[in-house]
Amino acid sequence: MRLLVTGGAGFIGANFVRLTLAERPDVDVTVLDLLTYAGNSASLPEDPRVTLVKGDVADPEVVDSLVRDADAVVHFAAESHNDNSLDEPWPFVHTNIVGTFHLLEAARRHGVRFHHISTDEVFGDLPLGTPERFTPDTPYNPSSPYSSTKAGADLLVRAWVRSFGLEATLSNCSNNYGPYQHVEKFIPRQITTLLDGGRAKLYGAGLNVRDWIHVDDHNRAVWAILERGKIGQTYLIGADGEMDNRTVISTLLEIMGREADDFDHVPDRPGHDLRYAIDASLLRDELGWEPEHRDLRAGLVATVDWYREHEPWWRAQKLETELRYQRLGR
Ligand code: NAD
Ligand code: TDX
Repeated sequence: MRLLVTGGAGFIGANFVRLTLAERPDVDVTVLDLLTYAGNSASLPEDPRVTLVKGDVADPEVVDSLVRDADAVVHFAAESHNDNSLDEPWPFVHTNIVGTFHLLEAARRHGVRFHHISTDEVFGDLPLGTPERFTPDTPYNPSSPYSSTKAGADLLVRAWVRSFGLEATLSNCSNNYGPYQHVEKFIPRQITTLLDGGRAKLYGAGLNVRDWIHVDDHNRAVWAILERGKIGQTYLIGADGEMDNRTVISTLLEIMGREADDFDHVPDRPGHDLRYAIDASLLRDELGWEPEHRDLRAGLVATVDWYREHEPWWRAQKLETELRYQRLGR
């Protein structure tokens, strides 16, 4: 089987390729990735079963030839960072919406199975301190340019299923953590700043809640959907990992042997979503998926170790990322 993985040099995509090589000996992978600031070929293993093609998902010609040669497409490629989308929204429209359109058209032309990777942020946010969670029936209500372009892409996929009979599935996952995550994101930003002797950076009061899941649990769910998911169905992926940002920072400070007050409050993100929480019962009941990483603290310990041991992987990103945050005042 030949799988086309878009965005396979990014955080979740690279972990997906690694998991696939380790657990699916019958699968060869072609990665289509533009290698933007967020893509890194060093996140991919050197392996004869992996071919990396540098190209844009919004380039119809490259997309057509790669989709034609694939048995299935898993579409991870995206502009993925909310803070960047507030600063400069156009790349989000280009990659997330126009790129998804060209992939869908190619999959339709060549009759190729398609899985679309999306986020829980398409549903907007939930109030703090309630038991309410997102389900596949929650109405779309995105807040940021990032989440609105992901919502737009999801709706294109749904329309291509209904109007053209495209064999597609969708998944909306909560916040991922694990190795190879860009240092612009919350957890690796704090870990690498603390490793450099700096202070952690908390947006606003830090009461915002995210529903953390280990990247391998996300990717195992993607495989379950690819193999056994119902065409046209949206699956929500989450591992009951709710924690507020302030507690995440306290936990990291404790793990890394730092003082409990070694963090700064920095100005809040405009439009900052309060809380995300996923009800993954469809995935569990229909496809029998269960998360393997259930202890968030243990997952954070392993993630701290990974960044401690892989400084050459993240060092080059760190300076430019912090310069960007300095300009944004965060
Ligand atoms: P990432 O930013 O780490 O990786 C994105 C990858 O896409 C990079 O390798 C980048 O080079 C590539 N890319 C960007 N624009 C491209 C283009 N025009 N053509 C080809 N490649 C391009 O992102 P991630 O965190 O790995 O997220 C992957 C997917 O998962 C995204 O679709 C995102 O919306 C979704 N998602 C992420 C999370 C999370 O917590 N990180 C949670 C739920 C869903
Ligand atoms: O330095 C920081 N301090 C801080 O308090 C950063 C970078 C973030 N935060 C807060 C903002 C959020 O409440 O931490 C939380 C997590 O922030 P991000 O890592 O930027 O993630 P989020 O905005 O929640 O979006 C992520 O999850 C859903 C991914 O980036 C998206 O791609 C995914 O769709």
